[in-house]
Amino acid sequence: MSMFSFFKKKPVAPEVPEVKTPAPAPTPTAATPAFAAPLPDLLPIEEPAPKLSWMSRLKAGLSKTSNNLSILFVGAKIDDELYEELEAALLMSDAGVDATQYLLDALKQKVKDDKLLDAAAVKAALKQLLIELLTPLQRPFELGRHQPTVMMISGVNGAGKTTTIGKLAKHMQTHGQSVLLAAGDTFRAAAREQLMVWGQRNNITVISQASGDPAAVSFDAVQSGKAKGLDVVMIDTAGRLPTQLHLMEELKKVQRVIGKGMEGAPHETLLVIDGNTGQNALAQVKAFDDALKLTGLVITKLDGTAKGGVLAAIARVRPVPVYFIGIGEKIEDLQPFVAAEFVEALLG
Ligand SMILES: Nc1nc2c(ncn2[C@@H]2O[C@H](COP(=O)(O)OP(=O)(O)O)[C@@H](O)[C@H]2O)c(=O)[nH]1
Ligand SMILES: [Mg+2]
Repeated sequence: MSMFSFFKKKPVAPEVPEVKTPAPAPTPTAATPAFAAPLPDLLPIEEPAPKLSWMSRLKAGLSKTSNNLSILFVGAKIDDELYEELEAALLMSDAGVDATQYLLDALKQKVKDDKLLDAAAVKAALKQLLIELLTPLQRPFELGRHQPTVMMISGVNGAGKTTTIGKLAKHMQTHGQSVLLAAGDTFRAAAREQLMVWGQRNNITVISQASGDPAAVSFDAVQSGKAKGLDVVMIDTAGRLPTQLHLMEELKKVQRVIGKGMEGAPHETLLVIDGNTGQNALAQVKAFDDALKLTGLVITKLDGTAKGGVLAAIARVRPVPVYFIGIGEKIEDLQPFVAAEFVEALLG
């Protein structure tokens, strides 16, 4: 699947060898980043060619769950023991009680209805059920409906918000989109500087404010994006724990103020979640969705010890679309979520 779908094709779609026009210099802003201090790179500047395909790396990332599931079906008889082992494997994959029960019941019904007799057929039936469960989460990320498309990016600290913003900005640039970033994570000076330095290196303007009012920074960014006729404005936000009411109130205020900067904005309110946080990811989706009415999710870090089942839990309990999934720190490591691909990686 392509990275974005465009409501309106840009008239100047670069076809063959792209002639690089010099990008506009970053706008000087109040806070000058401290270049002396070594800051973590958002993304490596040189992008080595990917050695393995996206599918094989996704598969490797989810190997814990795929191994647990696949081994069940090897030469197995279709009996209570198989279902019990499957239940345990699904629970261990972070699918949660609700999705696990739903999948087991549906599978048993299918085995009965279709008179399935061998383990391979049961596995294929489970695969089909999982695809059906996850497909409603699949949604192309649309650009070009608004000028600019304003995106607010939320999530707890360390989930991967800033990294995801960097990757998305690069992907958008290669699709001919002009992008402006707002460093709304003003609680942490390092977070603000991280984005500023990254923006300078990548010729992407970053709006920042040393004074640190996230709502004001966001408002400025929206105004600037409108005035300059840019395509996308992405607003980074702070991410302390969602259980602290204060953060949610702050984020709600930021969201409201963005709406004052442009009617109907933010057009997308995304939540970034770390794919390794298990059932807590579901709690985060609920808490942020209750506060902000999310339009989409980005699930990162499906390349480590992530088990993947949390997507099934989300699909059952709070089906917010999953726009992108991440399997590493490089630009090509963020891709659109495709249910059939994901299930193939889990149960292929
Ligand atoms: N392995 C892996 N690491 C990631 C991924 N996405 C982000 N990270 C890392 O997670 C850490 C926190 O990311 P950051 O964007 O700063 O999170 P933020 O606090 O939500 O802004 C950084 O070290 C990132 O490089 C991913 O998909 N896979
Ligand atoms: Mg950050």
